[in-house]
Amino acid sequence: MKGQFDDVSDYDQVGSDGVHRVKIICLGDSAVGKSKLVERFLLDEYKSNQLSTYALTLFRHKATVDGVNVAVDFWDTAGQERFQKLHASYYHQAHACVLVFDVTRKITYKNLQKWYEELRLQRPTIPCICVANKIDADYDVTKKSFSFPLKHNMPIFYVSASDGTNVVKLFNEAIRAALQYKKNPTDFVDNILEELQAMASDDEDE
Ligand SMILES: Nc1nc2c(ncn2[C@@H]2O[C@H](COP(=O)(O)OP(=O)(O)OP(=O)(O)O)[C@@H](O)[C@H]2O)c(=O)[nH]1
Ligand SMILES: [Mg+2]
Repeated sequence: MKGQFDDVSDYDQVGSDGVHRVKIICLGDSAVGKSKLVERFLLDEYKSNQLSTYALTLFRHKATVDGVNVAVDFWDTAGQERFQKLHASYYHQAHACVLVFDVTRKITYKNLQKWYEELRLQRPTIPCICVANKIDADYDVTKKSFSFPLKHNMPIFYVSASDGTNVVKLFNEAIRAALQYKKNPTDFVDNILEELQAMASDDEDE
């Protein structure tokens, strides 16, 4: 990825300013509301009937978690890309994933399995949060328990990008989980990167 994304390649480092940078990716079928959710969280804005995402969109956000400054990048791409695999760089160094389905369209729930399998091929252990969006269409859906998140031991949030229900809660939890993962990565590759970094900083100290 070139051009405007040139500066996104150092997620595994802590900036010289002490700010932790985390990357959170959004996955799910087209039109489940991935972009609207991020927009609602960041801009507190929701316009209906906008175009679907045609390329990668990067949303930046500054947060503070337990006194730690965090710079968050939300990566958002078009859900229709499930038919062509997403480029590996979309997953590269991601610290958490928000996996969205639309409670009004059952197929989007069924497809969670495919998204999840692809995610796990690329990022075997990052935290993943399941999101049931569009609950404004039928609030009774919040009484339902879904087997997919239970089976994979992931939290589920019942949200609405349209009226804002639980959107802040969802993303705050995603940021917290991403930061926790970054501090204690359990992926093999991440561990090696951490060790290399520790060795490099030891060298600098000498
Ligand atoms: N009723 C309702 N509609 C929603 C909600 N969230 C999104 N929508 C509508 O669903 C449509 C798709 O939303 P997007 O955010 O563009 O979906 P997306 O997942 O980003 O889609 P792609 O970019 O194509 O992958 C839009 O027309 C939104 O207005 C919601 O919480 N409730
Ligand atoms: Mg979109």
